[in-house]
Order: sequence, then structure tokens, then C-alpha cells
Amino acid sequence: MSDLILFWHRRDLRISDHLGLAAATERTSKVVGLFCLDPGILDRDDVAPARVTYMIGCLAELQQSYQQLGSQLLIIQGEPHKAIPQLAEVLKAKAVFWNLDVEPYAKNRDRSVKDALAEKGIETKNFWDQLLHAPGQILTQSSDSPYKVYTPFWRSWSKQDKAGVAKEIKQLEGLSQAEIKLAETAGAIALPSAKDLGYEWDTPLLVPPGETAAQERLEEFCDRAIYCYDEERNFPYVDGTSQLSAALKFGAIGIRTVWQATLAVLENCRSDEAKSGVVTWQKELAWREFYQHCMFFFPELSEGAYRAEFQDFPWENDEAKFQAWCEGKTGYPIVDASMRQLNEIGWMHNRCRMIVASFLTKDLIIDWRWGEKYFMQKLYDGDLSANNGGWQWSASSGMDPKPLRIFNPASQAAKFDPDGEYIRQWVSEISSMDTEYLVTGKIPDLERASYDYPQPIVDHKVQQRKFKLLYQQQKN
Ligand code: FAD
Ligand code: FO1
Repeated sequence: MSDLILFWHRRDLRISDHLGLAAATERTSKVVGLFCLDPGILDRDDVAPARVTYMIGCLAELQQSYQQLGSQLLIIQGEPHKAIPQLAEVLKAKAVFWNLDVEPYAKNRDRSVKDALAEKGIETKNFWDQLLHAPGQILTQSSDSPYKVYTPFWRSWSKQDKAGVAKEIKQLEGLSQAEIKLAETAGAIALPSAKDLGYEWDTPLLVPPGETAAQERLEEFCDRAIYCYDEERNFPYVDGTSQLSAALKFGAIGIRTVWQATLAVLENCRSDEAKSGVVTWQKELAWREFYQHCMFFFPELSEGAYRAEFQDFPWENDEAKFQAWCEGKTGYPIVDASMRQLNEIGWMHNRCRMIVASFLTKDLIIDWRWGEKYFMQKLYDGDLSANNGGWQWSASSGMDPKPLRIFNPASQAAKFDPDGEYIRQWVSEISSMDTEYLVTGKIPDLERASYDYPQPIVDHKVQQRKFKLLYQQQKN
């Protein structure tokens, strides 16, 4: 009988273009997948029902894929450092392999699992799979230290050679019936639904879960929208972005597959405009990597503000205003449209993420960590590094050296939703209002009342002045 390797999946919920899994098959044909439903994550109060629904959907497809290859994906539930060694021991696994992650929680979890397996004499082996360049591969030339600023990171990152798609897996050997029984005694269960886990979400997801849907979406995007990405990515009513964020968060698609697709598209570009669309999209992939590298090297980012002047900032933290922001009832149409999109579909356009984040921090003077958490509670693509990076960028509390960024909601709407199409789509009670009112937000009181639309909860001009003053005081 061949040696058994268990492959522990976490945010790499696919078979194709999978570095760790391909490496396991180099050693043995008997590779069995494993996913541990982890109460350390699932019992937290910042987990979105939409995200768990997506994850479970990915696991369902992954389970089928393993079966088609002749093996299994085992599901267990419990603290990984107890549940995994127990299962590995019962199955007499030779080794447990997994891909690494940048998150502080992941680093601690993985250390404890590694130690517990070592105590039982079970080998472990790890890989960097979720990034094109692992942390430590992109360092400053001058001091060999991690970059804290995106632009020089991009310059270095874009120049380095990138790996091709990982080896295709055609067949695996799985557990025997007797071994499956043993696995059950050691805690293997049937895959629960998101609802079984306490997460209800009935709205269709923008991109359905799983490897197949992610592949299809990538192909669709590379056939069309990527060529106009530079132009269209900023307009929230246009389907101008890939919407692959959840697939990338959970590894339903391999990052090398995505990168190779961009290279193939570049070869097809006939105009500079098309080329620049593709390069701009590549730059977004590099933002994803930049924030993950930052999280890896500066885990304190996950605890709070990076810059000193924001560490004890006198946030007003008005609960009622926060509630209005969450519900999309601030009286600022572009802000409300964005928050309602988030609440309804578990996703928000990037331009709108920036608008509402600026509004929460600079207009409502509410701690950005409240917004960061609310996003995690709602987003189906919620990801610690990207979300924390986006919030610290918007709050001006992060590594970004630029001076204070304050977005004016009306100017943003005028530029990026000039006909109010996005606002009309999401704020249904004002969908028949004059475009000018929607875009400027200057809606006469009588109109507001007759459309049953709230009064603005703050005055942008007043708040902007107040925020700047507070900021100056903190700096001195
Ligand atoms: P595309 O425009 O098609 O971009 C392609 C991919 O690049 C995305 O899928 C994503 O993986 C990555 N990417 C794009 N922009 C960024 C960025 N600014 N930072 C990091 N990665 C990026 N993205 C998340 O994946 N999860 C989050 O929780 C998240 N929270 C955010 C919070 C705030 C306040 C802000 C301003 C941005 C946040 N982003 C987050 C980044 C960005 O808004 C989303 O990645 C993007 O809107 C997803 O849509 P898309 O897949 O169509 O992106
Ligand atoms: N990973 C797991 O290994 N087990 C889980 O139960 C689990 C739940 C989960 C829920 C929401 C979410 O956004 C991610 C989730 N993940 C889960 C993946 C998680 O991102 C990775 O495990 C990270 O490495 C944790 O730091």
C-alpha cells in the first residue's frame, strides 16, 4: 500500500494550478484532502454569511473533484491542532502538507498544528501558493527590507519572473472503505451547509462558488472587460471589473492561472489603450500581494492604526450615525447606494468602498476599525489583508505616505455615477428623483420628505473642517 499524505486545504479550495497538491502527488499517489471547520474562525463575530456560503459551495465542488480523481476530501470539525493530528494518526498518514498564509491567526494555528504533528512523528511540508511572490521575495534593494509603499513594490514585483501554472493532477488513490470508517471514528463528517453552521444567505452570489465558475469568470473577463478596465473600472454601474475577489480570497482559482491569462491577453492587444487596461488590472493583483506582504511583515496592522497620529485619535464614535451608515440611511445618496449594495449582495464596487470608508472616517469621525469589522461581517470576498489595507488607506492611518485623503461624496458621484444609475439601482425610494438631486445630494427638504428619504446626518463641509482640525492637533 502506498504512503498516505493528507493535504490540508484552507484558502486554496481547488485542484488545478495547486502547488502544494502537485508536490504531494510527486511523492505518492495516495493523497487525500482535508478541511477543518475551525471554531476559532467560525465562532468569531466578523464572519459574513455570504462568505461562509461561498466557502461551503467551494468545498462541495472540491469534494466532487477529489471523488472524480479517485480520492476523497475529508471534513472535520474542531481545533486544528487537536483534530488534525488525531485524524492523521488514526489513518497512519506519512505526512500532512499545506499551503502557507500571511494572517497572524494562520501563523499561530499552523505552528501549533505542526508541533502537535511532530510530537506524533508525522512529517509536515508547506508551500507558498496563494501569491505570485512569497513574502521575502520582494525586498528593497537598499536594505533588504519589506516595502512599505506600493509604487516601488510594484516596480520590483512586476520585474521578477513568475512561476507558470502548476502541474495538472489526473488521478489519485484514495482511502479504502475500512479507512473511511476509521476516519469517521476520528471525526470525519459530511459537509454541512452554511445554514447548519448558523450562517443563512439566500441571495445568489455574484460569481457562484467553486473552481468551474471562477475559471469561467476569468475567461469572460479576459475576453472583453479587461481591455477597457482602465476606463471602466471606476464606474460602479458598469460591470467593468472581474468580480474574482472571493475566488481569489478562497483560492477557487490559482493566482498563476490568473497571471498567465493576463500575459495571453497582452499578446492579443492591438492598441495602447487595451494594453494599459491589462497592465492596470495586473497592478490590482499586485495590490493584493502588497497588502498580504505588509500583513506578513507587520502583523500589528491587524491590531490598529500603523501611523502614530491615529493610534489614539479622538474618534467621535456616535452609535446612531454608525447605524445609519451601516443601513445606508445617511441621506447621502452615493453612500447609501453603496452600503445597500453591500447589505444586499455581500459585495461592493471598489470605488464605492473608498467613498463609504472616507465618509465613515472623515465625515462621521468614526473609528475605521468599526467599518473594517462591518465590512468583514458582510463581504463575501472579506479578506483581512485587503480589507485592513483598504481601510487604513482610506483612513490615512496606514503606511501610505500621502497627505490626508478626504472624498467629497457629491464630486465622487458626479464623476463616477453622473447619471445616477447606480444610485437609482440601489436606493429604490429615490429612483425617480431628478438626476441632479441624486448626484449632488442637495435635495430640498420637501422632496426628501415626499420620497421618504432621510435628511443628511452630517454636513460634509463642517465635518471636513472638524476632521482636519482634529488631525492637526494629533500631529502636533
Ligand atoms: P478587480 O478590479 O477585478 O481586481 C482584481 C483583483 O485584484 C481583485 O479580485 C482583488 O483580489 C485584487 N484587488 C483589486 N483591488 C485591490 C485592492 N485595492 N487591494 C487589494 N486587492 C485588490 N478586497 C478584497 O478582496 N477583500 C476585502 O475585504 C476588501 N476590502 C476592501 C475595503 C476597502 C475599504 C477598500 C477601499 C478596498 C477593499 N478591497 C478588498 C479591495 C477592492 O475593493 C476589491 O478587491 C475589489 O473591489 C474586488 O472586486 P473585483 O474582484 O471585481 O476586483
Ligand atoms: N479556514 C479553515 O481552515 N477553516 C474554516 O472553518 C474557515 C472558515 C472561514 C470563514 C470565513 C473566512 O473568511 C475564511 C475561512 N477560512 C477557514 C479560511 C481562512 O481564511 C484561512 O484558514 C486563514 O488561513 C485563516 O487565517
